[in-house]
Amino acid sequence: MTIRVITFGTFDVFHIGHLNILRRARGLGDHLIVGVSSDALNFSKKARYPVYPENERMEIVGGIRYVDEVFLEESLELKAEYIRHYNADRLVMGNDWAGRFDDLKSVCEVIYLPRTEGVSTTNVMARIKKYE
Ligand code: C2G
Repeated sequence: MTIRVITFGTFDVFHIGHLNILRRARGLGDHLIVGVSSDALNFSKKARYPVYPENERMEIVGGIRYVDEVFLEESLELKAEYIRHYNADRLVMGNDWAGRFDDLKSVCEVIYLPRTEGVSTTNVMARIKKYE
């Protein structure tokens, strides 16, 4: 039986924490589907657009060897629909989201993985700024 895993994220200014979670998510199944959050979704959440536009973030994530399929996540409220549409058996998220998707346990298995310590998009951007 093929186990289909799904995960979501912005994956802006792609870094090692992103790579780690994708590798570990893929390790929990045979097929990894990634919902990349749209620019508009990010704007509605954080009142700013990501550094990299959605088409580039989708290309980067889709080019990672652990990723089998990518799509654009246009609403946070549609997770159950996306899970059903992509026929996913497992939802994997970093533990910064622990507990937040427990209501989806009626749709598929929900697994939270530990985040990679000490790296974030904000922190990478701050480091870049020091070089300017
Ligand atoms: N992540 C991680 N370690 C880090 C940074 C991120 O494991 N140091 C994980 C997050 O926990 C998440 C994934 O990488 O599972 C993507 O992170 P973000 O791009 O920050 O995603 P986010 O903006 O949290 O979007 O629909 C869900 C949201 O859109 C998630």
